[in-house]
Amino acid sequence: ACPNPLAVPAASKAPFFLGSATAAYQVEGAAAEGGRGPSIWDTFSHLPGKTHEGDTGDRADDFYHRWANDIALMRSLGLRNFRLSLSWTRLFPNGTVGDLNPEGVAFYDGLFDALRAACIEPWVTLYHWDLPQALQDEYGGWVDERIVEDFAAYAQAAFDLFGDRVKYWFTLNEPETFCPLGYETGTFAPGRCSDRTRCLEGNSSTEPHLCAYHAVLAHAAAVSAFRQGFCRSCGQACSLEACSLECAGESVPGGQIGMTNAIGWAAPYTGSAEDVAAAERQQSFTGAWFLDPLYRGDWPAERKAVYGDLLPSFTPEQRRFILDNPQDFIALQHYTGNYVYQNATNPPLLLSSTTKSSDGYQLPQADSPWLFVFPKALRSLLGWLHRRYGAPIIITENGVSAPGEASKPVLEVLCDQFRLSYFQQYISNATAAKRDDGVDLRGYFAWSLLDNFEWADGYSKRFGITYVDFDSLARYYKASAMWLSSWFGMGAVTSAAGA
Ligand code: PNW
Repeated sequence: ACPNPLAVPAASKAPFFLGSATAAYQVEGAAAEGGRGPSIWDTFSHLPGKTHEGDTGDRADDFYHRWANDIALMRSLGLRNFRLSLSWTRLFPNGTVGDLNPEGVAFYDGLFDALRAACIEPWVTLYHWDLPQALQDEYGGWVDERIVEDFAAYAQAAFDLFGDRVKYWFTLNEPETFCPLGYETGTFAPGRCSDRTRCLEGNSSTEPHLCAYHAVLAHAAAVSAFRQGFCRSCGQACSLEACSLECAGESVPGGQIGMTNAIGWAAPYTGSAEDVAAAERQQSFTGAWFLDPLYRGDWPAERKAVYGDLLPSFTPEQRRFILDNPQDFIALQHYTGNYVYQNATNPPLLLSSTTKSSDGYQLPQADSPWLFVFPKALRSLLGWLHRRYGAPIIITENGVSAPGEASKPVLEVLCDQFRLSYFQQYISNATAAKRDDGVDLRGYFAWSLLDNFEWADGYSKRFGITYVDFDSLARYYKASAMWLSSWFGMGAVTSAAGA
């Protein structure tokens, strides 16, 4: 029998979940197999010039056929928690729940059964950016209110299909990434922006905001469906502590659910009051974008000040619905930070950022242009989230692309000192936040288990703790995986010791 982390007596400290993560379109491949329907990322990646060298997720890591091997890999690393996403169009090829694909169900059934048999807890993201193309074609996807109902129906179906084996769920992965990149800059699927010469035409001034608005409502609708389906037997509102613990052993297991949010850290460029205020404004503008609606029922003031009437406002009924369906934890995806100061031209919200501190320290750059190594930022961010929302936090992604990995010989890539050192520094800041700052940190997932399809960057950026040879599809441990593996196993020790 597997040790059940939920069976920890209420009096002892909560377990700490350690694991690693992937997402369906980035690893599964088998895009046209098993009855899977097309998603917006299939369409987008096949358009000329949208991804690095025209890379697509057609084959990716071929996880669809190699998952048994990958479970063995996870076992060998002592991994106890694995975050993955469902491919919506593998289950429902045209996006609507009337049309269930039995082969898709069989695939995830086999996977979840095998994970449970291996004592690896699945943490499942419902939506990691692969919207059914049919819903994009029919009404424009996230810009239309119909997505709220379609997403909730899909979520409900997934809870019904897999809720007996999956306790931990995520609704949407990083709307703060997929809305602006998909509907404003056009660099991610569905590739909409206002500049016809660069993108599929869209109205960039309203579409990203409509996307964000519907993302909040869709999340709340999915949480509502989740509460009705789960925890039936305990007859009480779910919370991270109460429901799961009390429902353990009942026929309907308690579950937990939340949205994942990508949140960086804005550090003041100097200690001046002006820069400190500028950094705080920037932090709320980006970091509270979705968490303020979820925990407080409205967009952060800093966004309203910038966008005014462009921001759709929540009706009183919507606000109540959102607040009546709270999530169980903040699922934080954190990679980077920067320094912020007030722009010289000085309208109060116009800020500038830099990666060099006022005393000249340059943050080391990863392989991805947006990613700078700023480990202390994680500790600051965790404290900020804790003070602002007071909610439990799980770090559901943290990781790095190491410079030059795309072109180095494999043996050098395996010796990934840059990534290993990144993890060591970030993890030590996370544990300091938990131990010394009173942050209610419940878990940590390294991104990613495998090198994979890094969206518009295709296979040119490697975030894996495991190297994937994209010709042979063989997997090899990187040094960072070996180091993390000694820590992954400690999840058990930590909870047993109540530390
Ligand atoms: C996340 N940024 O995306 C995604 O959830 C993963 O699928 C992805 O592979 C991973 O991070 C690495 O990129 C992000 O620009 C994309 O700050 C961009 C940013 C952050 C996260």
